[in-house]
Parts: sequence; C-alpha cells; structure tokens
Amino acid sequence: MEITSAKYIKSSPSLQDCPRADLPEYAFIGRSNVGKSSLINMIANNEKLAKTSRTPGKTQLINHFLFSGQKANGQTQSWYVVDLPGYGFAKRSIAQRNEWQRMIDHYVTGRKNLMQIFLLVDSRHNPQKPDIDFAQKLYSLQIPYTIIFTKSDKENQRTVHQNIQSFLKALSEYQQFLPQQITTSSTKKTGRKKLIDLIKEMNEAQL
Ligand SMILES: Nc1nc2c(ncn2[C@@H]2O[C@H](COP(=O)(O)OP(=O)(O)O)[C@@H](O)[C@H]2O)c(=O)[nH]1
Ligand SMILES: [Mg+2]
Repeated sequence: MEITSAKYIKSSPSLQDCPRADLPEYAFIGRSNVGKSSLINMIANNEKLAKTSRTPGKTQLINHFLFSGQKANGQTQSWYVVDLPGYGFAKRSIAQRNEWQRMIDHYVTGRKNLMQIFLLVDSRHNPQKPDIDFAQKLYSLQIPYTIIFTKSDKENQRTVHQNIQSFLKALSEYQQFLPQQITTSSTKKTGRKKLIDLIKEMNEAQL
C-alpha cells in the first residue's frame, strides 16, 4: 500500500478528548527516546510530521495523526496513528508517573477503535524491566500488540539478534504466546513495508 497522506490532527490530555473513534487506530508506545516519533515519520515519509527530539520526555499528550493509503486496486483506506507519551523517563516525579499510568491505562483499555499497540523496544539493549513489564501488562489485559525493535542500524546484526532473542526469552517466562515482531531502522527505512502491510491487513480485518 502506498501512503497518500499523513497529517497531524490533535494532542489530547486524556481519552475523553481524543477524536471520535470512527477509524481503526494504532498506538505507538515505548520508553522515551526509543524512536516513536521517528518511526511515525518514517511510515509517513515525512520527517517533520511528529516532532523528534534529542531531549527525551517531551511528549506528554495523546497525539493523533490521520493516515490514508491507496491499495493496489485503487481503493483508499484511512486510519489513526497515535504517538503516546513514553515511560521510564527518570526525571518525572512519582505524581507525574502515576498520572501517566492512569492516562495510559484508561486509553489502552477504553479506546474502542484501538486495533493494535506497537510496543517499541530499543534493539541496542538487553531486556529492560520497564519494557518487559509493559508487555506483560498488555498481555494480561489481552490487548493485541506487536513488538517493534528499533534503531537496528546502530548495532551490528549479531548484537541486535541476540538482544531480540533475550527479550523474547524473558517474555516467554510470562506469556504462553509470543507477539509478532518487526525490526526497524528509521534512518535506513528498514521494516517500513512490513509495518504498513500489517496495518493494511488489520484495517481490512476490521471491515
Ligand atoms: N540511528 C538511528 N537513530 C534513531 C532511530 N530512531 C530514532 N533515532 C534517534 O533517536 C532519538 C529519539 O528519537 P524520537 O523519535 O524522538 O524518540 P521518541 O522519544 O520515542 O519519540 C532522535 O535523536 C532520533 O534521531 C533509528 O532508527 N536509527
Ligand atoms: Mg516522540
């Protein structure tokens, strides 16, 4: 599928403020600085769409983007992409973390049109507790999710592969079924087609 347009819609402080739940929706979440905004820009082919930053922890809101694509048969599909505030940002106070937790729980359990969560994990590192904990939370809530291993250009393939295997091993201690996985690099555009194909498939499953 070819992306024909991608535009920013709004930033919402809570679930109630989100746009009407009338299109399939895909939310991107992960630790601050994992590459969420860069990945959204990579899908859109627009480096300026979602703000990317070297200073982590800037996104505190639920950011909606409207994407449209044209399938091989000429048919158009539209869907929402959501950039969620990241977790694990050390400079937040306990009150801010609790607030984040409440907002995210509310969104992931209450958003009616949410098709899938894309959980971003930095492929440069060994399994990190906040990522495992979040995956575990989604699993126990029975929210469908896909893991995206980001920044695969930054380490050699062997290290990336080892980190992915260790992460999956850590997950399998809790989860009977492992989620789908995609390895990406926003700078090299790795994984773009796989991600768009997955979204296309889920958009259609919904019809
Ligand atoms: N080399 C490389 N750098 C990346 C990649 N994705 C993100 N970055 C960089 O990592 C930093 C954080 O990215 P950003 O998308 O803002 O992360 P967010 O906080 O999760 O939205 C920025 O400096 C990006 O340029 C990638 O795939 N490869
Ligand atoms: Mg961001």
